[in-house]
Amino acid sequence: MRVRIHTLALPLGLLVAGVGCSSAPDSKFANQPEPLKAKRLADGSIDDQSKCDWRGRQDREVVETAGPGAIIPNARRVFAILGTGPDRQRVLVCREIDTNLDGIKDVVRKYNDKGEALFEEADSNYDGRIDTWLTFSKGHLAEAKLDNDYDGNPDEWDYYVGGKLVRAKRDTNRDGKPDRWEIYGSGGHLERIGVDLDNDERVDRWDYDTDIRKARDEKERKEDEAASEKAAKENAQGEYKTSDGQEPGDEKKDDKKEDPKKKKTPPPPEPPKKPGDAAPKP
Ligand SMILES: [Ca+2]
Ligand SMILES: [Ca+2]
Ligand SMILES: [Ca+2]
Ligand SMILES: [Ca+2]
Repeated sequence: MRVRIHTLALPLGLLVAGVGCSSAPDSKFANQPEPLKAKRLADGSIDDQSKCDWRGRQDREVVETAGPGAIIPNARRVFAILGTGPDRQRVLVCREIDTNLDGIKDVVRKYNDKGEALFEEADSNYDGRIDTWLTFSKGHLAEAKLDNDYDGNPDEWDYYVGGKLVRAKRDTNRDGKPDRWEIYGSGGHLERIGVDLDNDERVDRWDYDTDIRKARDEKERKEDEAASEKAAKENAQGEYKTSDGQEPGDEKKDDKKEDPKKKKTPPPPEPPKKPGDAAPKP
């Protein structure tokens, strides 16, 4: 069951205790960025680095909830109040979550007035810098921009159609420009890779997935085989078929169709001449 808090009077002591409990990082977290520390705002409240626009706005309603494992609320939903009187309605316009429970919001998603997702930004390694940018179209993920090496610049651009990854661009040499293009098949597998060799942002070489190519060649070979088999079968049947597709022995049917009046009877064969008839006897 979700805890719903309409006021923002958070138990600050609890929050600060929760945030400040991390001491020296474990060796397995040695490569992780320094944990962030939530700061206090001038009014004494914790600055969770909110990216939703709600502070000081009368036309916004804020709902704070605590997700699984969270002692204090870590999710904030901001609703716009639209209309007045009986037409008054509440529409979700922004949602932000502190996913690692360090007191700082690290994922924020914004919505349009219809409640459809528009954008999402995330700090996936919790270093305080955004590294994931998602764009939605009609509420569905359309584009993802990722900073995989956390240097502040995106180095992967993914494009989706109907919820499926269809192509991607990558900057593999960290110059800020894409140099590798990926094309995905309908099954979600990588089909083709374009490589830019001279850094002019144009594909110099296309590499094909050999397995996919093999599978495709095999499929084509089988289709060719099936087609020629079918043709051979048809040819074989054709040897015994009449032009209108009738099987041999269907003459009765054939006779019925024919007009008997028009049926020509062949002239009776001439009786064989006797050898004696050939020439008059001498
Ligand atoms: Ca966080
Ligand atoms: Ca980050
Ligand atoms: Ca980067
Ligand atoms: Ca590059």
